[in-house]
Amino acid sequence: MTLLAPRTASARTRPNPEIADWVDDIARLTTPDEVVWVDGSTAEWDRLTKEMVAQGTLIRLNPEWRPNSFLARSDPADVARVEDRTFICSVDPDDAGPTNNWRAPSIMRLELSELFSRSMRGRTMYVIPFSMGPVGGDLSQFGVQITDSPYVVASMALMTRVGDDALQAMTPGTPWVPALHSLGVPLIDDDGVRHDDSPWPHNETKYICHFPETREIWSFGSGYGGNALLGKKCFALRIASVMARDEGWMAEHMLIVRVTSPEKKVFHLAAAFPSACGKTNLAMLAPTIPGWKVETIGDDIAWMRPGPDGRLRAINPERGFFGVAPGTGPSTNPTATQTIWGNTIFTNVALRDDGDVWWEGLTDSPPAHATDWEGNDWTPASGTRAAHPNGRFTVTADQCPSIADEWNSPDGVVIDAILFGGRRPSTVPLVSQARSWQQGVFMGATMASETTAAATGEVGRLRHDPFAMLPFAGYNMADYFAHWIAMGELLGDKAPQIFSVNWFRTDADGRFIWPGFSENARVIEWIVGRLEGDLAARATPIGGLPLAHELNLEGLSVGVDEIQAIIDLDKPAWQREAAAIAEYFGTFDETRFPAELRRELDRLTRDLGPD
Ligand code: SAT
Ligand code: MN
Repeated sequence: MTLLAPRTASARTRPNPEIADWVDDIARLTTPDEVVWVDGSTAEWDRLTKEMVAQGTLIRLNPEWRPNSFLARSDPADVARVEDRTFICSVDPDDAGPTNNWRAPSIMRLELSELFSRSMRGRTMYVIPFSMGPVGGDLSQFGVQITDSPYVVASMALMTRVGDDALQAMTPGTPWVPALHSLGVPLIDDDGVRHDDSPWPHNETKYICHFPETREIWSFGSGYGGNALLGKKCFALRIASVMARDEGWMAEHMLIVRVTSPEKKVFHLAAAFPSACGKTNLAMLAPTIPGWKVETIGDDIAWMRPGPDGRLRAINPERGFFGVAPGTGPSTNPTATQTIWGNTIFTNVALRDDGDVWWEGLTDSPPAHATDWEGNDWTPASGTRAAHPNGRFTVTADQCPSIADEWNSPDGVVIDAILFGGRRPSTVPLVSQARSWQQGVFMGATMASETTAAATGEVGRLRHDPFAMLPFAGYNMADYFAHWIAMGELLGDKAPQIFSVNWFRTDADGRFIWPGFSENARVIEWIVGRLEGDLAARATPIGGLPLAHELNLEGLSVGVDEIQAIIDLDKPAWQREAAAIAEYFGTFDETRFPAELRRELDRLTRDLGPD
């Protein structure tokens, strides 16, 4: 029997007994040296970052260039989400469905309890009370993360609303999600011998586990963002999608923007793209076309619920951005480059000799010399990447110059349109509008995208990624499709319009045809024109397509022929696509799969006609 670890409670608020009991239980299980309650204060940030610099986990950047900012170099074996180690532990395996890894909860619990047993020996156990969404808001939710990683504490403090406000609001009976994380590297071994720590401890064995029935998260062995910042993908998508299914709302992998037209009309768009496909860029878009304004509300996750007026309202449950650094620069995302002026944690990017950070795409010309993300000498002649392709910046949303005032509103914003997009070199046109909610759900369900460095594994392989939720839906994907259909029925004629977009069409030489980035404002202009009923669309089997002359192409260097090719229906390609979709739909349990989607496929096949 181990004694309860001594507690240095920095929290001003006494936790409610349920939370206190859980924390005691976990302390008994993991046997840390001490337990620290996180308050999210500046003093705490200063103390933690100082300790991490001393430990070698963080490098303080030159304050002249990047005040109060740090570089972390992860272990090269811990740089991305580990989808093959991510489990949905529902009682019934069918509730996890064909797209998730499943383990029986009782067996998984046993295995995890063994792994977590004494896993924090010699370390500090941090308790992070947090709120996803503004504290106390109707669309918000609470969680408590336990972790032995100070990097996770500092990152959570940027990414979520942590500390006493959240703790105080979690009165007895208030639902909260317990989220347990350990690096799995105790500093004291079984013989009682204390070992040195490493800059980025992690365990070869990794488990990212979700218990949907009890709404719990257990994450072991990784310090990387998507595996370890449990408010993000684990809670705000996997667990929240289950809550949303049960409670009639939606937890989606979507950015949210506020668009103001030259006529000063305001629209809110939510858009789903897979990881590392430009959500942050679209969320911070600086339009090239005059008179348009785009403001940021969120860049990764949207929680949406019908409001009192029956319209869909959305909040960004996060408080910061965990953005992909490589490819982010003044020409692609000037807003992001301004956002990260300071108070930022960078992970797995290069260190310049002057103590600032660098990555491919930050500047046109690379520094003559730098230290790469693994800590090696690097020059442009090295022939290697200076930054890891999944190198990240972590920063609070309020530093973003394009942040909308409404981003912090507990009531959220009314969503006028939903966009679905992926990396598709062919087939999927630049933009199309669903004729109905059902066709829109079909567009979401049939999304596919080339894989990126955001997850471990092969990059550039086309895979189905429905709603950009393949790695994030916490339950059976067929049920998730059915939930989308049901939400459409609930919203009725108040439902947002749905569009499919694709910025990634390539020519015969593999070059992108559409310039993308800021020029995507032109597509937004067309979408708003459709919402307003100002612009026409050609009705086709794959939705309403723009007329070339109604797309604002002024000042674009792309030829009209090339544009025509990416806004048209490519019939042979779609005939192949429809066949592939039929095969894909066949992978789902027929009894769970919504009939509406089969009808959409039948209709598409029929409307495309014979070869
Ligand atoms: O690593 S995260 O899951 O947080 C980011 C992403 O892959 O979308
Ligand atoms: Mn994401």
